[in-house]
Amino acid sequence: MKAVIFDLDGVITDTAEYHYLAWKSLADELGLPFDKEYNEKLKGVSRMESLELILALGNAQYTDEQKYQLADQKNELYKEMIKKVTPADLLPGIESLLKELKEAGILIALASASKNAPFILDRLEVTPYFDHVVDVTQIKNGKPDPEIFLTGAAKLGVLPSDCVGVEDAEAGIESIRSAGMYAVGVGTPAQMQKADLIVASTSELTLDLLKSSHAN
Ligand code: B16
Ligand code: MG
Repeated sequence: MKAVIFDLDGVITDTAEYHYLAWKSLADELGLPFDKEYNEKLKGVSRMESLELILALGNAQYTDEQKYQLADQKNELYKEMIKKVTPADLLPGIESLLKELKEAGILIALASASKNAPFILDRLEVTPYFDHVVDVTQIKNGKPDPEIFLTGAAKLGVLPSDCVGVEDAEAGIESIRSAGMYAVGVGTPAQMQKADLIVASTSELTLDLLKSSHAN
């Protein structure tokens, strides 16, 4: 194992609640029956694809321009919310894992679908741990396509087979697997069926666990 490539939302921190609240506010305004259960479909999915999923709850038709305006409206609200993120919002065990990886000379990258990822890493005060943050604006195909994880490995200068990818979404696990990397899933066995290794919580993620699992 030469590198670990992390997803952000649901792995490093839990911004899903803020995404939910921001989308909920938009859905309420549009009179759409959006709830927490439906929100699960949006995890790991890009902003515009998330909007399409929400608009599918109603029958109204929107022009592309209107859709961009609605997505912007959600994002402005979301950006207000994430200003409140602090290092206390790191998920359990993540900071110690990042430290362990750094000390062991293992490279670290971020492969998040979020355009707000660099700002969130700064708010969490973990940016210095990352050798590379994939610029999602340059990625043509979202997860489950392997492009974002393959780009992370290429930017780090390592082979995909020497990488471990960590994800909390099914599409993310597929992306890691089809990139030819070892896939670690955070979640339940039902959600993470295709992962090579499943942990229930980020607190279980240690250097030893990743090294020994990847070697097998
Ligand atoms: P933004 P991840 C994803 O982050 C979120 O899970 C998903 O809900 C969100 O729509 C997407 O980022 C895009 O985020 O609107 O900030 O660009 O799980 O890939 O780290
Ligand atoms: Mg995620």
